[in-house]
Amino acid sequence: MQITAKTFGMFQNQEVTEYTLTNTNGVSLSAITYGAIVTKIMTPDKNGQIADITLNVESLEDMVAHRPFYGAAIGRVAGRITDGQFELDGQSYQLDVNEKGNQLHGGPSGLDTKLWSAETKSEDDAASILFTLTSLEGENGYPGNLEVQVEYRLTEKNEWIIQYTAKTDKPTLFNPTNHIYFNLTGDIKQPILDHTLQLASTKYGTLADRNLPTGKLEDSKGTAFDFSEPKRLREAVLSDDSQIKPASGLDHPFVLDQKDQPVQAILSEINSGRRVTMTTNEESVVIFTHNKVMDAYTIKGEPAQPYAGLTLETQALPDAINHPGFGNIELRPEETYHSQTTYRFDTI
Ligand code: G6D
Repeated sequence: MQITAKTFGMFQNQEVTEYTLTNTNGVSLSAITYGAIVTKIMTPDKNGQIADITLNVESLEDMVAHRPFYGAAIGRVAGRITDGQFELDGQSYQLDVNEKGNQLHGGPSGLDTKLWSAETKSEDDAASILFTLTSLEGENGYPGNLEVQVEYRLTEKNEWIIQYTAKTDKPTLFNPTNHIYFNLTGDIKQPILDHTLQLASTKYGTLADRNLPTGKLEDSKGTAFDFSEPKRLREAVLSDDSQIKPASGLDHPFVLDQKDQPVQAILSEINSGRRVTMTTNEESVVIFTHNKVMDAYTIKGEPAQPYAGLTLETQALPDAINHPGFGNIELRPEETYHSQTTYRFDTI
């Protein structure tokens, strides 16, 4: 498979490289060494028309200045940690906070703000980029020196496979994700309200003020959060549900059923015929439907409108360290962290 590389820009006097992996079906994935950010995913529609199905800002300057998280490797801990505080092994920690007194997406200098090193590999049926980063003890307030790797692999079966691995020299927290936004129309001026979503999920996490998890999981059956059967996103995003209105859309974690479920999510769009099938070994997926206009920067010359895209951020449940029953995001020296998520692109 083909791999190309080009200079994307300069960050702190160092070159940022963009790599593009292309298979023989016209599917390609581009990503840069700044934040391991996916800058483009090009796929054909039902008529063979190839377009970018993701949201991203064009310039490195806008990514650095505005940090929209589009397509970025997020960590050490995705989502919010209440007041940036947690306890681990009887010791209390205060993390650096960066949103309304909480820590969001790993803090002010999270993994998406770093320059990763990268190496590429091309095989007959796949091509990959292996990003590597050392997050030093104390960065954003976390204990332990953390060695992180994230591999983006594109296959001839039109799969984007994300594999995170990590090691730490002291007990710490780790709950990474990728903040990709999909818009299968290939036109960011078209909202995702008529995309269809199906989820292998019967429970979702509720949010309180400051978009913080309440720590409660509610049954989704029969509610706006029920995607057990294929449903258009507008039926959820524009509903009067008391959990939807405050966020003006979805910004919630969905607990995923994995046992005997071949896939965890299917997203499709009728006019283009494009479909994304997601499988993951993570316990949940946060779906954010880009609920307001982002006019501090432009995408393809336009401010990104509400509902311009939706994320499928696979991860452990947000703020898990502060909520019993939300899973374990502790990482210890004797362990190796591993997670895998696959997005497969085809047409219906
Ligand atoms: C908003 O609440 C949302 C987050 O979930 C999202 O990740 C971020 O925007 C980009 O803060």
